Amino acid sequence: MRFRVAALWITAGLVLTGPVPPASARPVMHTVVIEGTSFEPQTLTVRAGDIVVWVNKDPFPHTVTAPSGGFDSKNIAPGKSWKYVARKTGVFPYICTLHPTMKATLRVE
Ligand SMILES: [Cu+2]
Repeated sequence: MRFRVAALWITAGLVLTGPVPPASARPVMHTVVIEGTSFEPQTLTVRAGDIVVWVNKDPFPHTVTAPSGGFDSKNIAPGKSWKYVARKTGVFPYICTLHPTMKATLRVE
């Protein structure tokens, strides 16, 4: 009787949790390198839910600021990085507020 109850629980657990989602549905991590006062790549396309990390390789701070995208890293110190989970879809131009000629685009599909 006890075994039967345990088996039922295991079966119920498998049904409730369902299959593991395919790899393509899992968040992917993307990296944008900030170096020589520019963003590389200049245009990055990701899927909603993906993670984008900006790495500042310059010896001075930068920001990643997109008013239309609703994200702003504030100052990223030299050698530091900033991580953003791209949940909102759309095309978001961004700049560095410290060097407004630094422009790039994040596209979230
Ligand atoms: Cu900058």
